[in-house]
Amino acid sequence: METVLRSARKTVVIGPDKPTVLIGERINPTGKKRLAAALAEGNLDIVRQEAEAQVEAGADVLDVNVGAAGIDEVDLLPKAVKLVAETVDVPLCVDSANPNALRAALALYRELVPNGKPLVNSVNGEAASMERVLPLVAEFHTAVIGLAMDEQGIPPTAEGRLAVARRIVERAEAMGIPREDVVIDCLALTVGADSRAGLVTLDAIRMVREELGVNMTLGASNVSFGLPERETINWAFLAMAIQRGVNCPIVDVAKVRPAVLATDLLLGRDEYAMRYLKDYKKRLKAAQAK
Ligand code: THG
Repeated sequence: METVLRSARKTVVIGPDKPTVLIGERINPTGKKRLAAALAEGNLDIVRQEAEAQVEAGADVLDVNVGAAGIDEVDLLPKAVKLVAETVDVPLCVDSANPNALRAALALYRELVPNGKPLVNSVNGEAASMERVLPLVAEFHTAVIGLAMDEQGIPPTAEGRLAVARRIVERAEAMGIPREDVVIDCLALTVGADSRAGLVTLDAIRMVREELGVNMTLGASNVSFGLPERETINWAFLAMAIQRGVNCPIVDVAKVRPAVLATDLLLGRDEYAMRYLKDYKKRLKAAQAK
């Protein structure tokens, strides 16, 4: 099953036998005081810088999130989406919990890039979320991330997360959204709070791949929250999640790309190690130029 995303001139295909697609997470004010303050003043300079830097680092898709206290997302999300679309030529992942902001951003993006196909981040299993977000996905012919959580929160078991994912896929299909346009997120919680949290997510990923066959994303860095040397934990977790079926994680691309390329190589998705070697040479050159 393949999920196709498009920008003005690029097509990105997410699929089980393809190289892992990296969604760059850094256009997001969460935990970034400087970006949050600039956005609250309507200053989007950092958004442009992060867009350029992430694509240079190898991002295939960019997540765009401007949600923070004191920010009118209905006003600002379309502006950020426009700026990113004018700065770099990669498909976008439009990230907001506010359906009105999603609608405004999708409408503007369609004017700007009529042949584009973004990814909407996100819908979840709550009835209210599905009722408000899935019609947008159908109307604008986008793809959508479905979070494995609902009115009861994030299910504590893998079976519970599979059940929510199943519900989202079924509801989407009933609304004319093809299954390949639903990308499931089994959600990572920190192993700092519960040492079995990683296992539950990994089990859910395997079950969603086997039963639903859909493509999957994951905000993998949540797994290491509150622990030292987060990168080490994130690399190990990403490799296992990719092996089980995650094929478009949301990540800090500059930090994880070498580990993801190594994972793809080990899983037989990089013939003659071409991508791994090319990336290595590029990093070597960049280091020498410093
Ligand atoms: N699933 C889906 N979408 C998501 C998430 C997910 N979107 C948001 C988030 N999770 C992924 N994006 C981020 C963005 C920032 C950080 C983590 C995940 C982050 N920021 C640092 C902090 O909080 O300390 C600051 C980073 C810095 O300045 O370098 O960690 O799970 N579908």
